[in-house]
Amino acid sequence: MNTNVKTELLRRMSAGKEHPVSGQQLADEFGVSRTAIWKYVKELETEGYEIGSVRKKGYYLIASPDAVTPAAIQQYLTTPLYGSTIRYTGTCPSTQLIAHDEAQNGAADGTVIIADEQTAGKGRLSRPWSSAAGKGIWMSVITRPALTPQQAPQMTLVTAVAIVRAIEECTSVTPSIKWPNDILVNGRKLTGILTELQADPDRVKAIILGIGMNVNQEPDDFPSELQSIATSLRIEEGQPVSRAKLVAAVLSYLEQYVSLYVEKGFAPLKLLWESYADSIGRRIRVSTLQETYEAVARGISDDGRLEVQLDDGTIRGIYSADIHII
Ligand code: BT5
Repeated sequence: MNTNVKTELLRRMSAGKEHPVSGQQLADEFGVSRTAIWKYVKELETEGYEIGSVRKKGYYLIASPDAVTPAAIQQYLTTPLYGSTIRYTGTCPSTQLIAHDEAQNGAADGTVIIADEQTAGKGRLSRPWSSAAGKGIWMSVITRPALTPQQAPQMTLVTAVAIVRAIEECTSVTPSIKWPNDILVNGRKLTGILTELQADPDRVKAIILGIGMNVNQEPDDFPSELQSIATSLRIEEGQPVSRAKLVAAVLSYLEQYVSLYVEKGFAPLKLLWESYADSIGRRIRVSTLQETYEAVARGISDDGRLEVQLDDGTIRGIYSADIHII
């Protein structure tokens, strides 16, 4: 399928009834047949787009579904790399699994795997991630930054900043970041990030950024055990939010910030991250696989560790843990 022609058709049809898109003109421009354009129109209708036509003039868009198909996302994309290849699936166990396979088979930097629904979405330590059909953004971005494996953990923080900026651009919600991988609104979890690595001892081959964002759930759409701890943009904003626009915004900030990180190091991003972090200066409970203790969060180090001060004054840097503000 030629996504470019389909994406361009969709983008141009958004101009409305006053400016219909001529199928013949588009066919000539892209060197495809008039029938091919007609097929794209039919495909879009099957995907839920409502399309009108003006006799002898062309097609226009009446209504769009809240889809996360390649054409739906790519019509809003402004970035050169991230999202230029998008593999969409209606349902799958986990986009991370597909992304690992694709990365091993040589998928390009910035390839996106996205699903409308996951049946076995996963968080850190294989915890389950609830991924209801049509309600959220369940995607994995395959990145190939020139980093060492030691520089990989900061990619979670870079991704968190990109997501917060995208949310601010697309909604009026003001999220905060809870180290290391949660984005919260009013203390409830809106987004989780799962960063996984394929690496040689001295070189990153691929970093797979798993992003789960709750977008259009109503409170009852969450399983009962999540209802008091999770939230969605729709709940916070009071109205539905376009998933495709948000994906495009996330990819755009992500591409920008990952290249900033590779070129300039973590320092500029650390400042941004700290400006959104909710725990700095607060007393927290730290739980690792080995132990649980209380401390005060002081900031993050240049290598992405959370720096905490224990009651006896010593400073500790932690790479991985769950924290709770107390
Ligand atoms: C995370 O783990 O927050 C990482 C989540 C990453 C999900 C994405 S979706 C696309 C890609 N494909 C995948 O299979 N995964 C990635 P963690 O910090 O371990 O948090 C997991 C915990 O969050 C669970 O134990 C629940 O308490 C809670 N949780 C599960 N689903 C949730 C949801 N939809 N919204 C808010 N909280 C949720």
